[in-house]
Amino acid sequence: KGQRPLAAEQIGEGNIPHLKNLQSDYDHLAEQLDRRGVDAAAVLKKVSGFTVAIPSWGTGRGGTRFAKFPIAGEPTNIHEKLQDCAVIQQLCAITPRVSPHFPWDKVSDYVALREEADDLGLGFDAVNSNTFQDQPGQAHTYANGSLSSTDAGARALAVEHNIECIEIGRQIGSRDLTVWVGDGTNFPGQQDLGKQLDRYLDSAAQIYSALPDGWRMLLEHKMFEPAFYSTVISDWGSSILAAQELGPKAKCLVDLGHHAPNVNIEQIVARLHRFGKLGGFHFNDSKYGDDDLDSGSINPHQLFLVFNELIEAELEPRNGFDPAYMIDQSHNVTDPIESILSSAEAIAQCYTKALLVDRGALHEAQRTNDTMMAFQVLRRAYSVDVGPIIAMARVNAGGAYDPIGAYRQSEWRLRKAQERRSVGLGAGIV
Ligand code: AOS
Ligand code: ZN
Ligand code: ZN
Ligand code: ZN
Repeated sequence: KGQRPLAAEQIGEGNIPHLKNLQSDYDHLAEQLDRRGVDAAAVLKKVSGFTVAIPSWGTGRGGTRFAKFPIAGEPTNIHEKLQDCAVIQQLCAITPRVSPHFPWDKVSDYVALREEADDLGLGFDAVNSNTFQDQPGQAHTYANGSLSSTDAGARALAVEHNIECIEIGRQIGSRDLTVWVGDGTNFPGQQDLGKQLDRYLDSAAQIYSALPDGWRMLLEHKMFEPAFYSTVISDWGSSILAAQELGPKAKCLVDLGHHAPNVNIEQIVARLHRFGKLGGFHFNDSKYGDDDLDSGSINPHQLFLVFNELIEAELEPRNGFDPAYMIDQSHNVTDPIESILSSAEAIAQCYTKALLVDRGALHEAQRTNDTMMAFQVLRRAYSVDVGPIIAMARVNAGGAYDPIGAYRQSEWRLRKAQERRSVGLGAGIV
């Protein structure tokens, strides 16, 4: 059922020349793992069930506040974004859900949008609200904040918009609302730091009370930008305090780029889980700040250590373990489809490596304070090339052996460049 953008037969045919080598690489790896007491088939099964959501905004070229350099054929609306997401899913088979952003992805009929996605083999993930920019004709400005604004009218508007996002989410089959606000200050003294948080909590509670059963509100913290002196929900501490005050449906979302340099993110993950507040992730990588670089392109080892904590958390679910995994990147210099394919693979690799950790040996080394052995257990897992397992899972699911190669061969972007409206030059140029 449904019309897929790429011809499935073409993907299958493209795989044929690689199947023999893939099987032999997989068998060889399985034999090596077997010697270590790891069952490759069990790992393959877990990897086959792993998924990560695509942000609708990540399918277009991102930019900086200086410029954006669009490419010909990039999507211009949610319908075209869904098409590109379907291409990604066809090729890599681990990205079956899309996370939409409103009002960027606004349409008149959400029931129809859900069907459209379903026909493409896609579902929807968390809905994202946007109160960090004003929309044309907006009655109250967010220039002085949204949920925490001193203007009651702006706060009411921001609350109302979030509740509308929940309503849209209900229609498209989401069950999470992700709330990131840029609210904060740019000068010392600009606002009362305590009262600003009071206003945020009061507004957030109004949104929280509109959550349907089975829904979660994911609070995304970020240290700075656009507020460069203070941000209302600046760190995991502020985030967990807010989530605890709001109630059990409120959880914390960790965007890997939203921390001070060198902060131990894997420890934050373990802490949030310890208190039942780990809600989800925005995967990306960072060199200096909220750079939104491709996942695993700078520090894949950190990503591995994060997944190592997630496997530990899964083994000890405490009061539930069900984090939402999503990519949040800005693709400024690459074709967004290629970046997402490459990033989804990097994320799956770190997950797979974390599955290979000999938990028994790790826990025993921890118990006996054998520091070097504990570290070696992690290192042994991290240094395995898990490519054959991931490729096997992908090919078994109908994806491409070589996703980026198959994408280039499909000439998808070239064809879309002829059909799609040109997005024109970036705002910074004119
Ligand atoms: C902003 O820095 C955050 O990462 C948010 O997740 C944001 O909503 C998203 O990047 C879309 O702009
Ligand atoms: Zn984010
Ligand atoms: Zn961000
Ligand atoms: Zn970011």
